[in-house]
Amino acid sequence: MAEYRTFTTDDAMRFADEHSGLFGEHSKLSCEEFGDGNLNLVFRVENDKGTSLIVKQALPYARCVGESWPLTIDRARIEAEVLIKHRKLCPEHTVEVLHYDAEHAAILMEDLSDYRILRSELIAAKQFPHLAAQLAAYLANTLYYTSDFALTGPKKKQQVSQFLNPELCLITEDLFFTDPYCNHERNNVHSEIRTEAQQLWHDEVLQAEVAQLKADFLSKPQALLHGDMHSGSIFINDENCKVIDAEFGFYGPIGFDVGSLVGNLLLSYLSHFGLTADSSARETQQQYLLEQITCLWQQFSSQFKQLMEQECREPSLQNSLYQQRFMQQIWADTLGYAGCELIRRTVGLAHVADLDSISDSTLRGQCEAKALKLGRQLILQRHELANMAQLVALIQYQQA
Ligand code: SR1
Ligand code: MG
Repeated sequence: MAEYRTFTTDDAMRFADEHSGLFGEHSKLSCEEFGDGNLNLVFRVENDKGTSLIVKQALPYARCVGESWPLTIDRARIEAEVLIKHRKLCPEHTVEVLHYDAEHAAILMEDLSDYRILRSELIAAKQFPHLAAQLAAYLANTLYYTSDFALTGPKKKQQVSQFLNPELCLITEDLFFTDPYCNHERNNVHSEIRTEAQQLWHDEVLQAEVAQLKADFLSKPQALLHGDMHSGSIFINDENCKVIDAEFGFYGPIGFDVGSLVGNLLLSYLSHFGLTADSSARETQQQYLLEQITCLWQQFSSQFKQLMEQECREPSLQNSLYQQRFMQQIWADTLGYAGCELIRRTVGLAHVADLDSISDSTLRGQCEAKALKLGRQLILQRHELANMAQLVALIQYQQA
């Protein structure tokens, strides 16, 4: 059995050639490593006819920090298995895995070469009318069909154990819920918002609510989550979007996936105060983002409700009052986790380009302060905000 080694471009070409029927014996291959994510190597392998595939290999450490942060390569198995499962449930919007090799922690997958990364597109103020509807379908299908509403007790428990993912969950537990609320050495706080960050470290009321959200993250295995639903995990073009990068997948609270995505759309919304100087262009883009957030929740919740009403086979979970309460809880969790995402992407280790690419540091600081303020409000008011209209009003209030 071949032992793990870090792939060179030659290794990646051989791997792609061996495990795909696409390239053929005599094809001339070329390869580049172009990964710029936090954890892995990513190679594009192309033949002389222009056909390309992606080879993604997990390194035994976190790429963004280096060998001082060891990390299990079993995350490649989690990623491949989550993507395969999610693709069965939502083939249109999940990237296709062609082969997974456990020894080398490597995945061969389709190259979405005619797609672009959503985050970069939103930074460039691009608009995709289908974005929310397609991601709502992805979330409703993947989350419903891996939940207790769809699976028998034994099947669900087997899946919970298949996707335990303790090391990557620990990263989220630390970076999402712990570091931003204390003076942690991993934090990355720009000098313009030092005061606002310090307030987080002494805000016991906020910390109590974040503790609740973290406790739920640790102990509410509602569905098989993607686990890292930010706008860098989504590829998009004018017709379609596809979700990639599921290595943080595990059984957790449904609102974590929905909230992470809402949080990233809000980060984009707030960043345009600093990115787009022309006020009319800025308002147009921000209006678009609000419409997408509204549509995302409306379509996700209506599809999830319909699935509960029409497909649930478990007699006690068919109770309509229970189902209503369940959706209410997902709504509150969504707001809470969106708020945590706003805060951790502003002061934590892993920032987002939306805010970091604002060139004027005073303007960037103002946008970051808005992200911290809105994040705090979402966490604290998640049980009081009754509907989307109230959420939109709160977001629009950030302009004042
Ligand atoms: C060390 S990993 C930092 C972040 O990158 C991933 O995409 C996750 O969002 C994680 O929190
Ligand atoms: Mg990722």
